[in-house]
Amino acid sequence: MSTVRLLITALVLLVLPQAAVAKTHTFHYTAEWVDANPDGLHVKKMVGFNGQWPLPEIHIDKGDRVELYLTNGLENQNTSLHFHGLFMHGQNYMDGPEMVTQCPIPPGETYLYNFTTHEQVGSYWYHSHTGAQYSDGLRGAFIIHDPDVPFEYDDEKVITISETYHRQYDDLTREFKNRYNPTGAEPIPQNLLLNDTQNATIHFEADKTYLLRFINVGVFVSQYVYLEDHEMTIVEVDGVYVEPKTVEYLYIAVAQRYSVLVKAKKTTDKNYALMQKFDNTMLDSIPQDLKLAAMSSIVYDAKQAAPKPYSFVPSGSFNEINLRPLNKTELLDEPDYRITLDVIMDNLGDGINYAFFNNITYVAPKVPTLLSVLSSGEHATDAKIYGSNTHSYVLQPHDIVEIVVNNQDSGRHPFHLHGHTFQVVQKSQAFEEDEQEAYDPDNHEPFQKYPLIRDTVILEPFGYIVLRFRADNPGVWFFHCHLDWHLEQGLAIVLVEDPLAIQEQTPPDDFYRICEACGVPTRGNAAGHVNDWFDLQGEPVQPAPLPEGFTLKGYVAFAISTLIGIYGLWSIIQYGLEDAVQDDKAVFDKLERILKENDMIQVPLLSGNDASEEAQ
Ligand SMILES: *[C@@H]1O[C@H](CO)[C@@H](O)[C@H](O)[C@H]1NC(C)=O
Ligand SMILES: *[C@@H]1O[C@H](CO)[C@@H](O)[C@H](O)[C@H]1NC(C)=O
Ligand SMILES: *[C@@H]1O[C@H](CO)[C@@H](O)[C@H](O)[C@H]1NC(C)=O
Ligand SMILES: *[C@@H]1O[C@H](CO)[C@@H](O)[C@H](O)[C@H]1NC(C)=O
Ligand SMILES: *[C@@H]1O[C@H](CO)[C@@H](O)[C@H](O)[C@H]1NC(C)=O
Ligand SMILES: *[C@@H]1O[C@H](CO)[C@@H](O)[C@H](O)[C@H]1NC(C)=O
Ligand SMILES: [Cu+2]
Repeated sequence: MSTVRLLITALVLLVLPQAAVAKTHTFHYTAEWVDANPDGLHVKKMVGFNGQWPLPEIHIDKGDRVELYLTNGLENQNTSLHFHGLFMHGQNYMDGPEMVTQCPIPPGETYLYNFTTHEQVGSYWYHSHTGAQYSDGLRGAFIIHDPDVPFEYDDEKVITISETYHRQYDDLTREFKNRYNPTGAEPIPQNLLLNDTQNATIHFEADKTYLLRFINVGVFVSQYVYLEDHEMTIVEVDGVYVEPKTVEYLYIAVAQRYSVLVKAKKTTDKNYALMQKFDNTMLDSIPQDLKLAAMSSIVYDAKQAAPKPYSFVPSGSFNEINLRPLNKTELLDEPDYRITLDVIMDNLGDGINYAFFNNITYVAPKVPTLLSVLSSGEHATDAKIYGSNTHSYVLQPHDIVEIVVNNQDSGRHPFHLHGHTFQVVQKSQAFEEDEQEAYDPDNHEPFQKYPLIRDTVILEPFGYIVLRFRADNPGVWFFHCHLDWHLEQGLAIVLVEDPLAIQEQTPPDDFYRICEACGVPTRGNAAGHVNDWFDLQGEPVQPAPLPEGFTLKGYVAFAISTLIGIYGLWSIIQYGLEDAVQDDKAVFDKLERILKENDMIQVPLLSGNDASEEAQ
């Protein structure tokens, strides 16, 4: 560098306003069960922090450090915390998903989440990554403020939306992943929440411009959001600024975020409805008493009349694919490495309905994959050591990676990649089963020059998505359906990105301590072996397939006839088998309802023999 340039650099440094000094935010949270009544209809045990639910919004500034001490005070469950959308660059061990990048935090233990957010800004959230535990409330907003935000507003509000279940997640999971639920019908929620409550009030002042940060912190259902007589202009999607786009409504899948600018009215003589509505096409059945929409209020003046709910028929005007990153990041080059995944749902030999990528359903290893990376030296570059059922892929540094997902299932799946945002290079519409086509890299819709970048994208029924990113963040990153019931069914793969570089990251002692506390080995391959890294004997694997010729329909009939048996028994005994049989009756009722509603079976419910014949 010439002296002149050095001088200029020094001058510029002096003249520029000093960058704000990065702060450290310290939180001490104990996760513990608290009684809460989110929808005003049912008191339920929710996971609170320090005795309080809802959980706090976390606000930090760009570049700040977070030190969050999480103590597991749940007594009966493990826990963990994932900061959704954060890259955790150089600190993969802070990412959170249990058995992927860390051991579960067992009851009584404390784990310190200590990380910086580097260059990231925008709307994120945190949630438990233990089972579907966050459906019991272990989630909250995480906002990173940008000193140079590229649009203007007067005030901002974080607005979470979600569904709520009246029952605990472990209870629901037992019933969901059950041979008496052979179609894999997801648990139906009881209600919708906005800002963790019903009938929320959001105050507006005349003439101000608001930034509303919508975050779907639910586990299952996508929601429409619309705002009476106010325009919404999208400016940020999953932490990525986009070219402003005015829309009539939002469609937000679980885990997605949209920030919108809303210009308030000039007068305060009226209040307005903020509506949210389930995408009820995602529900296997719609119980009669389930409300599909709920109203919150935008209140300018509490003395004026309350708004009235209104209904709205979504037109085709909202499509995430029409959004462009504000900084015009160009389409990445053709991929160096392509992973093609086919999604199916099917039953295995235990009768349970699982979700598969290329016929593999994710089963957690004995050693969390990151700990296998850290302990395996040069073997870390061979995907085999991570086991056959973690479905791991090793990525080479700086490769452009393309993930193609073809949906051979009728469900809508919001896919999320940890540690990265990705370009949504293609996103097909929904198809009917018989017209479904897999993505063809040699014959596709035109690519966009500046494709949308985000971290969670919806795969439509029988459709496909094509995602690209550069492997520039060494780490073990989970790629999974964020519909948590589907994650429980195994809809996940693991990307082991640049394993030798991961080995340069040094987790704190805490990281190893919680493993010991919950009896998980800190070294070894997926089967826990350290002597022969390629000996996978004893690794956790998926159940064997259903016997040959055992069709799903046959299995459903078989399950029903078995249930008839149990139900009959139940009616006779009345007392005695208690809980187990009570549960089965609930399952039976639900199954019967679903089958009737879907015309799947013309209620052959009382001829158990015929049914089992069909199953042969
Ligand atoms: C919300 O409003 C509805 C309709 O007015 C009412 O039925 C319900 O009880 C309210 N819920 C709560 C929690 O106040
Ligand atoms: C916590 O995780 C450990 C290790 O996977 C497991 O053995 C234990 O059963 C879990 N505890 C609970 C309460 O689920
Ligand atoms: C958090 O991490 C930083 C950087 O490694 C370290 O300096 C700091 O001491 C850590 N905080 C605690 C409380 O351990
Ligand atoms: C959401 O509720 C919390 C209290 O739980 C409140 O502090 C916050 O202002 C509410 N947010 C909005 C947008 O009304
Ligand atoms: C543009 O935005 C994308 C998405 O946030 C980010 O990955 C990229 O680094 C940005 N590029 C520049 C040059 O700032
Ligand atoms: C999945 O299994 C089916 C049936 O055995 C087979 O036809 C198909 O090729 C497999 N798919 C993949 C991607 O391996
Ligand atoms: Cu899914």
